[in-house]
Amino acid sequence: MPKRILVTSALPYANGPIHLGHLAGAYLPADLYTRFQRLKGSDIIHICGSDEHGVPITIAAEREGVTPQEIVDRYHEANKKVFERFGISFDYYGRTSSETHKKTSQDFFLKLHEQGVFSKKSQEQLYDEQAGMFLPDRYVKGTCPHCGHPEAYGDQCEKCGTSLSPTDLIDPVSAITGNKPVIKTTEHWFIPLGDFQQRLEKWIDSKQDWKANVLGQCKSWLDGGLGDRAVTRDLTWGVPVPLPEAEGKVLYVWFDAPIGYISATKEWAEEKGNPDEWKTWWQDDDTSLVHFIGKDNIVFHCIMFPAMLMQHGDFVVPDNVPANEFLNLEGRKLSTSKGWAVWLHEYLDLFDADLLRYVLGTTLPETKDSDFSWKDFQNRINSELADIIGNFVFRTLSFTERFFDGSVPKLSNPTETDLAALAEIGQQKKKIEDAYNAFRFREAIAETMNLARIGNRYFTETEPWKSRKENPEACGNTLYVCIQISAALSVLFQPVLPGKMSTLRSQLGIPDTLLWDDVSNNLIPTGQLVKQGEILFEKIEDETVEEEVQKLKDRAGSADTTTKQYEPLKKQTDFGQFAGIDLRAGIITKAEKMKKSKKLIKVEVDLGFEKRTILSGIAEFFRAEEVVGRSVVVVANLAPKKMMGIESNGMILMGEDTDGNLHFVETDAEPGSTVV
Ligand code: B3M
Ligand code: ZN
Repeated sequence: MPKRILVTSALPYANGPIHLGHLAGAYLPADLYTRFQRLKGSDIIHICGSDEHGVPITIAAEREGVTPQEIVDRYHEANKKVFERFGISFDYYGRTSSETHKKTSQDFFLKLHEQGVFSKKSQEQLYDEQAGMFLPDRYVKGTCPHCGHPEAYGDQCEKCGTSLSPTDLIDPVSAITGNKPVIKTTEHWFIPLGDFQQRLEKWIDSKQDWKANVLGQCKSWLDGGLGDRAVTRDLTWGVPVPLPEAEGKVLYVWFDAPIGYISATKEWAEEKGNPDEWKTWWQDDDTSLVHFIGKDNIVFHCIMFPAMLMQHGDFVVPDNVPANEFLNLEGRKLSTSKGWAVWLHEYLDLFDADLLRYVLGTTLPETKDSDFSWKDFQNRINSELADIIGNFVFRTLSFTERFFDGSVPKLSNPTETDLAALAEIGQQKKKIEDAYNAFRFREAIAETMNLARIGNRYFTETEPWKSRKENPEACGNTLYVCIQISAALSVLFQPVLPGKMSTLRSQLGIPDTLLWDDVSNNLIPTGQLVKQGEILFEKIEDETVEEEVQKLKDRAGSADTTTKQYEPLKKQTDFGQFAGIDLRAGIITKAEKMKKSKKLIKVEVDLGFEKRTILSGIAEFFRAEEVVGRSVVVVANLAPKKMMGIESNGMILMGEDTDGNLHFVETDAEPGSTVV
């Protein structure tokens, strides 16, 4: 057993509100684990905060036409508050724009710099001359070389999923000005991850208890061979690189963000009035550092940050990284831009936090992607929370109140059945504990509910409503046992249902300070008074969840039309620039689908004075046969581009409607005519 456990959960970007996907990936599992460990009496803290740097922030700012500072101020506060309402019990929720963080991450960089770790290299990067800035990958748009999708980003095509680098794009434009970027040389600092390959391999090999999905990703990164990774960026938003020759450069957000865990711990210690205490948590080998994250963050937490920590030398490295897979919503991939998401603040305006903690907890994407649906939400609340544990404690308490004046009966001459039911407390407790320790939270929750199920079944089997008259001693025994099980549940279910179990404990007259190991089969003494109190879990009606599904569909529907209907106008251009584009009428004379591409058709276009071969990304909308003979407009003086081994000489103009379908732009003019 480590002396202390330092839990972190991924710092969410402060660029939008928290949704169910966030919770299922990192925050709920981290909170379940932390609450369990606190009950076990472990020395544990849970550190998190807002990630306020990086392109995701500046993109959000641009989209809304406000400053990055406004974005992070707004979402930092909102997210901090909503986590609190959901019962995520962080010990500290910091932000990476703080002074402490700036200093901590700059010092970290400088130490590595002084150790001579970084290599400084020139790099060719796309530059927007009008905006006067180097373009981050996300700020470059163009046609995907793989599928022909005209709106691919410099780091990824969202249509076919291929990851790209900006120079792969066909006809790249700057997302800021719409101009064609130029290639310009810039200098950056790189961490040579290749130098850490062996140490990382050895380290990962020693982590046989890590989750298979995490080990799998680590192995595949390592097998692919690690290369140099730039740790600086040409941006104005971020932590400035602390070197005189690095004017205008900031630390790469994935360099500074994980250091945020350290800065936040420092601030926590400071706030506690014990400023040096952070060192115990980060520098004493007896700390078990556990990162809760989603699967898209694995490489940063298992390769890059550990390499940084190993090199720095003053800090512990992660002990475990129990990353989760993704949560889908109603069978579809969650997408905030498409409106296909359930926002936590909206949920909390309608329902109790504990209900979602339970349902999400039973559905966590621990080993593979999982799905949240409102129907399942309703089922689990009605048939598990209400029908099993809710019903069990309600009948136990109301029976005791009515027939024993609320006083816990004594156990006398118990039967085998009574003793077996009592013994289940210890057995279930052990199973639940083992599951929590192994980061198997779904199992922990299922086994906790099983204890309630056992209690409920026992109550039914022993028929206290009959024994009450025929054999009052047996009736008393039933209630004694059921009260002990209820008391055990009020502690064992506390990590999942903190609010409801606190209510239950007050009904049982036991303090909130009970710990895990106080749980036994005689937690409440004979004679203690209990009271029935409020019903813990009300059932959810069909209409209620149907409304939620409808809300989701409406929002996704309207997001589709609002985002697609009106593309923002490009920047004004002058006639000279327009006149430089040579548009010609043509007729498609041949067409053939490209075998290896989903989107491309190879066409031959007769321009009157010559025939051209053009690759056109229209295969999803037209069959090759049906486009032969179509009149088209061709950008005839476009520089040739090679795609899939074929040179494409020009571009066919297409109109794109609000549903994303393509239509030909036609003219009656004979082939070769200019289009002006
Ligand atoms: N902000 C990415 C994310 O929210 C990033 C995590 C940082 S953890 C140090 O998925
Ligand atoms: Zn693509």
